[in-house]
Amino acid sequence: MLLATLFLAATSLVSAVAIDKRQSTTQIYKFSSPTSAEGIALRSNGQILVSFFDKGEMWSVDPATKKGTKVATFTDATCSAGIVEIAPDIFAVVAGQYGSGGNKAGSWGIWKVDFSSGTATTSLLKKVPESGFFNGLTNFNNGTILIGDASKGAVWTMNVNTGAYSQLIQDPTMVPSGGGIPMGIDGLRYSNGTLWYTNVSKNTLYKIPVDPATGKTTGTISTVWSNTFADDLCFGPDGSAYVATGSAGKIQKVSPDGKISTAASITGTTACTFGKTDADKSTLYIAANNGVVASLKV
Ligand SMILES: *[C@@H]1O[C@H](CO)[C@@H](O)[C@H](O)[C@H]1NC(C)=O
Ligand SMILES: *[C@@H]1O[C@H](CO)[C@@H](O)[C@H](O)[C@H]1NC(C)=O
Ligand SMILES: CC(=O)N[C@H]1CO[C@H](CO)[C@@H](O)[C@@H]1O
Repeated sequence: MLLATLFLAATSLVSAVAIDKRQSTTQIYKFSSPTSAEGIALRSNGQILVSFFDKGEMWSVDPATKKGTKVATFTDATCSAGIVEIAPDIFAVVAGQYGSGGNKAGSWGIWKVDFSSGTATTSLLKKVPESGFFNGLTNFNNGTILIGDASKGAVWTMNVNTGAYSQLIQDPTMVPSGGGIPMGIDGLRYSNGTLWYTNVSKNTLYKIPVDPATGKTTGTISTVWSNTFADDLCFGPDGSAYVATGSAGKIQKVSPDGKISTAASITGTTACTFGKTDADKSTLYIAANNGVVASLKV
């Protein structure tokens, strides 16, 4: 998230709740151009994939050599966002046009970056002419992903094999509030019959029960918090949710029992994910809008 006005609005609302075991993060890499790291995913070989709010590209960072390499360019896209692994070493990525002219509705789609043959092969899965402003991405089931549409206040579903898509959920909690960048729902993650999502213009984190087969909502929305800027999130090995809080300057943890605490202090975070190997499955990898990629042992 780039917009300064949003950061200011968020900062003023930040509450100084949980003060407990804050650990320090370790910087792995810092991008300078592109800069605004927006999505992050780990490959099973330990390489870190990063997308950018200010560029339609994906880069890979090697945590051992501390080198960054461009691995994908998304044609006609100026912005990239959510990344998820949809099959072994095959990733889906949100990309579209957001730039100096603002958001271009209808420009958004899902690309595939396939490393399974050894080198990265990039292809367009599907562009969605009815898209508003795609950002968040999560695996759902049976080769299906869910996409957050930040301007329409909606969740789309897409089949990763056929590209068939449809709008699944639309709700007032997902709509942008007035002013600034038109973004409502930002991060979203599905697990165990529950869809978690943030509203980046409302400082809110929500969860809602959904049918594991159809994705249709099966219950009422609960508000996890409504006082802290919230961008993207991920789940930890123990089922806790970890939430990147941008200008609020921390990673917030929501334990399975609902307790909220601060896992780390780090500025400008946009997204996080856990490692995939035995060595790093308890390591949280974090992306930030100042280009920083960092890690935290949890
Ligand atoms: C996955 O697809 C199979 C075959 O279409 C179906 O029987 C099954 O219920 C689906 N699973 C889920 C979790 O939707
Ligand atoms: C989902 O359920 C599994 C199995 O019970 C559990 O290990 C995992 O922590 C749960 N994840 C979340 C995010 O609740
Ligand atoms: C903090 C905040 O703005 N919360 C709002 C989130 O969205 C719902 C639905 O629009 C509002 O009712 C809340 O006031």
